[in-house]
Amino acid sequence: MNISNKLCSLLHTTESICVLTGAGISAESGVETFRGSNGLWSKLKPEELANFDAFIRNPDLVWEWYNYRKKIIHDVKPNPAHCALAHLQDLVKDFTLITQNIDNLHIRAGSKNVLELHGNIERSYCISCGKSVTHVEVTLENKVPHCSSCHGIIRPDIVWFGEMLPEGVFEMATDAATRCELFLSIGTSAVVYPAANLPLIARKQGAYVVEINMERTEISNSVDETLLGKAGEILPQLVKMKEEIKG
Ligand code: BJW
Ligand code: ZN
Repeated sequence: MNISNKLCSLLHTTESICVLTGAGISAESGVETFRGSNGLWSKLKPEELANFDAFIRNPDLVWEWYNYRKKIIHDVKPNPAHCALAHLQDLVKDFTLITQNIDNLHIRAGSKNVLELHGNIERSYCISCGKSVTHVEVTLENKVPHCSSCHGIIRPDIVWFGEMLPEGVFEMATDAATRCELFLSIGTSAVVYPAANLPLIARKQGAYVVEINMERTEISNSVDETLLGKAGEILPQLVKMKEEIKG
């Protein structure tokens, strides 16, 4: 792995790291990414599945899609990149992990206080009374679950296009990006806002911004350093360096 002297020396000294992850970090676990030639959106149209109007038009179809993905996610495991980040939280005083992923793999790897910008596939809530539901019963006759309190339609707790992010979460993410010394943007195409602003906010506030991705992205020209390669190979090496420094 080829890293700059600047990143090497920052790894030595820094006690403040903020990380943003995207679908690419889970690719090596077997979860499909969204964009790219093999991504979910190359086969399915986001406008038919990932917005509230599409859900109201056809909740059966949307639930079928989420149940399919839930099954895949249940069957996969966190990979060395998730595990490396879970370890990194113990090596610095101020560590924040922000994820756009809904797959719960960071939490399963042992990361704490994860800021989930786009929700979590494990949770759902009633669109009428807002009651949150952790386990939805799916039957063959009735694919769309209903609320046990008011019989309203239950939806996945996922942020669709055109929807606001969960209250307070983006503010906490912005705070962490603003105060960190090192910001890592990992496995995200950085095209979805407002998440894509976080590396730019961090850099504007003086952080050193490093991107880890298989390819260059929308923000590559705006970051300090791009490490091209698999997150599952690069991250364990970076975290090992930090661990050795700590002794
Ligand atoms: C590897 C790897 C390996 C592979 N190692 N790397 C016009 C301009 C600007 C903004 C907008 C606009 N029109 C609309 C908007 C706003 C919109 C938006 O940003 N749209 C853009 C697409 C244009 N944003 C929103 O609507 C957000 N809300 C909002 O703005 O609220 C304010 C508001 C509300 C109302 C009115 C007005 C304003 C909400 C966004 C919600 C996003 N939700 C989704 C889908 C959820 C559905 C589901 O999961 O079922 O979240 S979209 C999808 O993209 C998902 C992801 O979290 C998100 C980001 O994708 P990510 O993680 O970057 O994945 P990929 O696939 O794109 O990239 C993977 C990367 O990994 C690639 O780069 C690979 O190379 C790399 N990789 N293997 C390392 N092993
Ligand atoms: Zn209800």
